[in-house]
Amino acid sequence: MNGASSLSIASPANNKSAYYVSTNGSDDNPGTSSKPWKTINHAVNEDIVKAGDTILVQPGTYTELITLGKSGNSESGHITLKANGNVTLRDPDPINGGFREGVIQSAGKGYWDIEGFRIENTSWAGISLRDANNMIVQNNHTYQTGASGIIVMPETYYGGGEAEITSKNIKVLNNTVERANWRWQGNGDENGTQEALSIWGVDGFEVANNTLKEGKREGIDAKTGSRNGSIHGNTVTGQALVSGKPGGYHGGPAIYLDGNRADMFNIDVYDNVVFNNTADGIVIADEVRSQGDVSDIRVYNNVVYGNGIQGVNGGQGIAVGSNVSDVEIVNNTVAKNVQAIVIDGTDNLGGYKTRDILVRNNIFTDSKYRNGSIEDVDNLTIDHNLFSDKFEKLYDGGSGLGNLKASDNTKIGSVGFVSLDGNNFHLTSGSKAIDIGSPGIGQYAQIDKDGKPRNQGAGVDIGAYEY
Ligand SMILES: [Ca+2]
Ligand SMILES: [Ca+2]
Ligand SMILES: [Ca+2]
Repeated sequence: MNGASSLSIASPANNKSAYYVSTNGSDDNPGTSSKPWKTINHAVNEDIVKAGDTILVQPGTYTELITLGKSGNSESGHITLKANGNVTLRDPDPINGGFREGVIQSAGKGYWDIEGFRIENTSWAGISLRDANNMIVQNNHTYQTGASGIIVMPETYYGGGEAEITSKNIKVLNNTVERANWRWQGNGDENGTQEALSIWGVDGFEVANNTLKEGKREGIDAKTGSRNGSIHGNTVTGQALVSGKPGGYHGGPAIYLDGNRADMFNIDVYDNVVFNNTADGIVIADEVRSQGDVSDIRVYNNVVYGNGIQGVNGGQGIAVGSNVSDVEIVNNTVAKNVQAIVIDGTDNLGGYKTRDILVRNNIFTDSKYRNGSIEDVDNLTIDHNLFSDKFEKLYDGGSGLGNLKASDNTKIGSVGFVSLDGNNFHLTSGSKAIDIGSPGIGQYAQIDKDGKPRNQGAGVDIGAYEY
């Protein structure tokens, strides 16, 4: 190199190196493409690998636990750990392995990009990142994991409060999480606890465009102080498979915001399709009311259908519990669930009654049991919703309502979907949902689920899709 290029040589972009792992390599090799390493765990702990570098894992099956032994940094960038073709990772001991174990795992590390792996048959998690920062987990497929497919969680502290917020800036994108919690049999079984995709104690997260299918417990769960994040564009189906089976387990939302032991706030849940889950669709609640509150939540442009089994569980399309405040539920399409909308602050011991809730421009229709139940809520505004006339009221129940503002809700015989039976919830030209919505929606909801501006024609339509 001549002197003229010395400045660019010093820049991070020119210092990035690629290293290789192959099933026919050796950990005594230098990690080049012609002389690759043999184990991924060796690669992620090798001194020569620096921030900004990429580790390419050649096709094949690798049976090992991979513990990230270093971090990238903000100056030189992430360390990328990438499947360079079809790579399957397996747990060397798929029966034994403690709480927190993941086939890819880390504690106190940051700036990794984990891409493209199939991870299967694990005793606990597929990917377990503890006390993590600035991680990207993308395009992976976890299959038949004992517990979570992907989990971000504390390494040691579970006492609640701000100390539980031990991770930050996490992106989980375009992954498939299939058959999570596969070793879990029901209440009292310690195998496979946690949820299919868990965001626990994370400040700053994006969980987007993932597909979750066939899981035994909850689907996507942001909990215990997770904040300043979004859950969007995900497809969640077939969760809570053990609901109603022996063992007494009836819960398990497909998308769950659970404040639990620390304050949870500023979260957007949008553009998700949540369907045919055995229990509930989208639930915002707080399982531990003596520590931390849930507030400042927006739920919009979601399509939620076919959830719950009548006579077995509540099958709530969208639900809000006690110790939760400041929730906006706007322009969702909720159809063919056991119940469409449940807002219930009855169980507020140790916390506060549900309050400051807006329910606007939603379709609640063709519920199997009832449109829902609303009780013990202060300052609920529920307007410009469309509901089917199978029921007399938009909701049943209704005690303990303080400062209820209900107006301009419309009862109809049929919404006029493209295909109710075929689950195409776009509107047809004659739909009653067209142009009768409220324009009083946040900037966040100005485009519909398809990305179309919401004010087509004479006004805003009701539901997730603008005609
Ligand atoms: Ca194991
Ligand atoms: Ca709490
Ligand atoms: Ca319109």
